[in-house]
Amino acid sequence: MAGPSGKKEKVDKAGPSGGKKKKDVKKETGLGLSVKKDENFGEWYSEVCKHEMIEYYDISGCYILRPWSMAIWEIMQTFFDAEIKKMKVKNCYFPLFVSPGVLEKEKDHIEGFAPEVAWVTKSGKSDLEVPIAIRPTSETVMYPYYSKWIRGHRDLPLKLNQWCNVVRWEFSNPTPFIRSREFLWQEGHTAFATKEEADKEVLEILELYRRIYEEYLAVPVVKGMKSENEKFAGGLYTTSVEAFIPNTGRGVQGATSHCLGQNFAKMFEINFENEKGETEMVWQNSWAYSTRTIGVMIMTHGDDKGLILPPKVASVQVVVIPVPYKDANTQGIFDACTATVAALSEAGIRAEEDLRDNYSPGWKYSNWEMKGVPLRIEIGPRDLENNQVRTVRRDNGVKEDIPRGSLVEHVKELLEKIQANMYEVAKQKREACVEEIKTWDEFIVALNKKKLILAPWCDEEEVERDVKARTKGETGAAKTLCSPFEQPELPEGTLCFASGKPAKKWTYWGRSY
Ligand code: 87F
Repeated sequence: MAGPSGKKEKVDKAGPSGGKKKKDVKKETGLGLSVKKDENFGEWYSEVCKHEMIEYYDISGCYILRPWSMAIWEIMQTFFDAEIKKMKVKNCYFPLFVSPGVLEKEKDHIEGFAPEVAWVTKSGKSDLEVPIAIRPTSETVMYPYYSKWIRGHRDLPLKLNQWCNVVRWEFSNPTPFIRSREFLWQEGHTAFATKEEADKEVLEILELYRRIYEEYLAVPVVKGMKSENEKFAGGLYTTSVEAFIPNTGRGVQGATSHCLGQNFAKMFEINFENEKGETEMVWQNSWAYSTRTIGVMIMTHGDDKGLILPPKVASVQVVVIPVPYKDANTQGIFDACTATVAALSEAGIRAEEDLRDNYSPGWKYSNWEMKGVPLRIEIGPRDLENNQVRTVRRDNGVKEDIPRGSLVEHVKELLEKIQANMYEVAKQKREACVEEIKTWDEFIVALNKKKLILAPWCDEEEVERDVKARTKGETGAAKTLCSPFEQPELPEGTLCFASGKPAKKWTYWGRSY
């Protein structure tokens, strides 16, 4: 196959996922992914995930997170955990199991979710006296204890978070990271004396979610308010960050930050005595982001060569590959690779060398490209001679020869440029999909063109239900994604695209994950 430099490389017939001795290395054409992102997105996504992010499991909808993806989760976790600690949120851990009685208590809002709750009914061969539910979320697990722990205004605010797994037995088609039956998330649950404090926190958390997507995953998102139909039914209002996948024309809810109001306080009797000695109900929030973030990142950035990881979340930011020729000073090249990794690591850059002698350089290039490492450094005889290294960017393929003297500064700068460029490219692609419409006919045309639709809306639940009904099809119905906090001007007299009534706001619509 033609290597990145255009030269013919010797490669392993089995491709990067195989693994053969050098002597077996043969010319090969079908290295890498078997489908293109634009041709079969679903298959493309699944293949990309399988390149070390995910392993499929023998229970449908469950996936193994391999170190390559788990490291991304951990990097985001480190950021978010430190940020919420600055906000005085404390971590805790509640049990995985929920007693049926407590789950029942929340009947009203759980009703719609009930089919997704998984139950343990046996221990060994005998039936349990009382079946036990597995948490799909932890309101019912935690709030009885909030009721116990909160007595007076001095116990407030109570701000807890837990990093855990949850189980939702979904029946619609599972997708790695995006929709799985078990997933990892953090769930924050906070209680305040006043609504003002709760309102403020909702937005502070939402801003952290925006930063995870935009600063870490280089994925542009829209911050906004969920409609009455799409909000968390148990709460007062739901805010979210929404991403968009141009290839499928689908929106994807990136994370949610809810103000629960006093609904749960009423149900679980979470009261406090205020300064005047009167009993009041607390105001609550809950907020979560999950491993879905990783799926959105993969879908946004990946290309026909595989994954592209943003430097800020890549567990390996730079891979250093020796390119020895027949009569070259192989040991000298290897030593230069090791020294390069040492210098980069010393400077806090996550760098690794690939000195395996049973793979050709070309095979290694493709393999690390498939895994999405943001920057590759090649060191060959000429580089050694000139005291330089060659850098190759994963995001745009640009190559540069840089003097070893300024290696660290150069690489740091390159990683920043890659991060920024990935975000810009993703943002441009998303912007190209946004379509402002005014009428139902325009709406349908835009929907069929897989657009992210911005439409003037009357904000009535009935109308959203009607739009869903009128757009129902094999690929799912259109619904609201969110009403962006940043609203374009809505001229007086603008009418709702669906009902013809006066429009109240601009709202994003589309099919979604
Ligand atoms: C599935 C089964 C049972 C979502 C479910 O978003 C219950 C539920 O309550 C359920 N799927 N939800 C809503 C979760 C709301 C809320 N929980 C805390 C969050 C953030 C974290």
